[in-house]
Amino acid sequence: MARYEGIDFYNLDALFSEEERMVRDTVGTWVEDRLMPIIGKAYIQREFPTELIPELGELGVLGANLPEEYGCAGLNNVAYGLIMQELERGDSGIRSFVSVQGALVMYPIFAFGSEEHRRQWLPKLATGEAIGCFGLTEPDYGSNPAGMITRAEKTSDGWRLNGAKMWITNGSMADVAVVWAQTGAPGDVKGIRGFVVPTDTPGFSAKDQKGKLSLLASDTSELVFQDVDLPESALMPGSTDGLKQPLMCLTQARYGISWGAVGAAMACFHEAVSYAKERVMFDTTIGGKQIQQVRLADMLTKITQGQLVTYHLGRMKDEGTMTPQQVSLAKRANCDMATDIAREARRLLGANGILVEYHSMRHMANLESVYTYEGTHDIHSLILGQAVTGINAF
Ligand code: TGC
Ligand code: FAD
Repeated sequence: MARYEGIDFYNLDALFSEEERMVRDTVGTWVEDRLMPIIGKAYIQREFPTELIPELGELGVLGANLPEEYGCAGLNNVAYGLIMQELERGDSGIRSFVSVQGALVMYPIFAFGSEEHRRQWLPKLATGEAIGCFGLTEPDYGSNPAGMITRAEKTSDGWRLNGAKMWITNGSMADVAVVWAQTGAPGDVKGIRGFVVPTDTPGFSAKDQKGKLSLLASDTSELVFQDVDLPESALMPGSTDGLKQPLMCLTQARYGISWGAVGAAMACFHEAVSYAKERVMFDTTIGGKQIQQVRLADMLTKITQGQLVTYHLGRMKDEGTMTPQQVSLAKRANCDMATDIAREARRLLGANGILVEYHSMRHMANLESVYTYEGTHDIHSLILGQAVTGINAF
């Protein structure tokens, strides 16, 4: 089955530029040729396929929408979204690696860091020579990072960092961490600042999060800071408005996730259609049964809606009119849609649907993390509720 056959029902292809199509197809081909042959094994072995990192750098997908001046591809946001879509057709863990590196590490260094930070880190992060992670969430402050207790105390010549961050993607592999810490009184949202922390600084440690049942081909870790002494220059000079800067990073990552979730849903739909056309039961293919056709029609409808949302969101981002609330709608709707579709595809596959040789169940398990991170479904409901009513219901 051709890669897009039956999955671009409204012919969005015609709306993409030649460059956008080329980027999508290059990354899609890489996913098929390089990721798909190994992802099942990596997932079962609970390992992120680190050998692919230099190839991701060569493909230009790391920080792909940041400027060429810093070694990045300088693509527009629709092309960036298509990259996320294609990567997550393969696996949410690979897309997560790329999202964190680009939207949560390179973006803040670019937007809030010093010129020295940019020159030191962005070219290496773009090639994959250096890996980054983003520490916002804490054990007791997930949905509400405003309450964070990780502290950065001023010293005579810099800052001393103490505290812990939880659920940190790329945490154990990272060379550099963007860490958000309280510098003022506890709970002072305006006192939150961002620091660029090399992970070999004494007192910094990372520990793999054991026992996950989702996003297995991804490094998720706890970070601990014990009297981590940092120079004054570790502070990102542009992180001046407290929680606003980390929330701006989340907007970038949520944007990519809304495209990625569509990719995971497309992969599951593709698998379900192929299976329905081949699997014979009660003398005909199950694709010839009305119940399965309703299931596939529902999937196609929801995927098409998701594709239209991300396409228009991308054009608005490129025009500079996109709002964080519009990103919340896309992240919330598309993650919900993709988790439903992955589950329905898995069910259509019968017993084979629980095997790692098929992909829907891996996507289904992964998408539970995607639904939860970067603002849970509930948090995005409350963001939208506030946008509609003006009432804060957190
Ligand atoms: P609030 O008072 O609403 O906002 C403070 C200031 O920030 C502005 N703002 C935003 N700006 C840009 N983008 C956004 N998404 C923004 N949201 C808010 C806001 O306008 C305000 O500006 P100003 O000028 O008035 O000062 O802040 P709050 O403390 O009430 O928080 C609101 C809430 C609950 C929505 C926020 O805390 C939130 O989004 N919580 C969810 C936490 C979360 O999503 N964590 C994600 C951690 S990273 C992660 O999960 C990585 S997953 C790995 C992967 O991506 O693969
Ligand atoms: P909680 O905030 O404790 O929420 C528990 C439940 O309560 C949820 O159902 C939630 O929706 C609900 N809830 C919370 N507040 C309200 C409310 N006001 N009203 C109604 N219901 C509410 N974080 C990082 O900083 N960096 C990373 O790289 C990173 N990577 C991650 C990777 C994975 C695999 C996972 C699973 C998480 C990752 N996270 C990361 C953390 C993620 O952002 C948080 O898990 C998420 O923000 C939710 O926080 P929590 O898990 O503490 O849940």
